[in-house]
Amino acid sequence: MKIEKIALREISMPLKQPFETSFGVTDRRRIVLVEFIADGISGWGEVTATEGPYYNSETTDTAWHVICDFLAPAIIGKRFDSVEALAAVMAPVRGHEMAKGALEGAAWDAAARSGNIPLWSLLGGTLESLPSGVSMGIYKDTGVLLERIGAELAAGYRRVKLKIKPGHDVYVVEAVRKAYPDIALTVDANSAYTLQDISTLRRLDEFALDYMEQPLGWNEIYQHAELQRQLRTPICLDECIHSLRDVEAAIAMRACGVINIKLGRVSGHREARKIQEYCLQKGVPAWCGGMLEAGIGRAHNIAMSSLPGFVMPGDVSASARYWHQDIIEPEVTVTSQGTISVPTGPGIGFAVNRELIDRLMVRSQEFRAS
Ligand code: OSB
Ligand code: MG
Repeated sequence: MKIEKIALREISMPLKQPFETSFGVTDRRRIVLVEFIADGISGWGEVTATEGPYYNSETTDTAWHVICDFLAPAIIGKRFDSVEALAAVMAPVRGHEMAKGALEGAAWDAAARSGNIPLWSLLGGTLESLPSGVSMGIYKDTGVLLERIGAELAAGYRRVKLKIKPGHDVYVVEAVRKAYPDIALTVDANSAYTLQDISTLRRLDEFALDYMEQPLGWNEIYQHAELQRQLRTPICLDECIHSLRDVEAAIAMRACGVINIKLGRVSGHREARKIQEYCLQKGVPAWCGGMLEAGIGRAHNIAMSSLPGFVMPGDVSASARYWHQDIIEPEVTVTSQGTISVPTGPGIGFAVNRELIDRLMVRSQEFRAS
């Protein structure tokens, strides 16, 4: 494919309600969308970076900078035989996985659309009905949390993940487990604890959690191995995993029993595909994480989740849980069985609502082949 045009658009989208994690409260997302025109066909990607550098080191603005000043100039006007070749041109840029992942995503979508096949099938997906879970932010009022969980379970969702932080952990998990004794339940600390907190973390062992997600430092695989030796509950790594190499190290060190794969965090579909294949080979369950994506990111997550290594329910849920109106049509919906069906159309399989994107847009930048 020849990259004839790259259009960047930043949109600003208010969440229906604030989402609180151990690293902060988000009430509005600033999202960078990438559109490629390659051989006359559009492909779309979404940057999953957060507004501030508190999940990982990337932000909406670092992604904008790195794409505008380094990545887009390196690929505009060039011809690529494969997505591999495009990724190779971006490889000299260290880190900035989420910036690269969005460009790779746009290339995959364009490639699938030009072959007139769904992206999930181009990636080699086999699963057509994807089990879906919910990530519940931190609630000050546990009664409200219990009610919201009841509504999500009634809607069919297959797994509930609770955000926790120091001072807001054991009592919350205890209340939820008491109210819902049999549900698949997990917790996610987003790196809020240290090994000093071992006594609290060990108390969480009592609640039959499917896993405990990223309790320790965002870049601390080794300490998670020390913690895992002292816990029955499998640790699931999120923030620590940027590549297949990280997964190999984590599994070799026995730092975790489960892997959360996020497309942006691992720089796109290529690396995500390698990771899920490796997890399958090693018998380590993987699942697809979320970053409060708008529809384009959500659609890419769905395509990725169709690969056979995604054996646990993911965080990819209905558009309407987060957005008044999503930027794709139709919006992502979840069946009463708590599943998402892979789309049948070409590429990401959803139509992009350009008119809504124009209304939400706060800045834009275009690159054209000369
Ligand atoms: O750790 O999984 C996380 C949202 C923003 C940043 C990090 C995380 C999350 C979520 C939300 O848990 C998952 C979703 O998109 O529904
Ligand atoms: Mg997480």
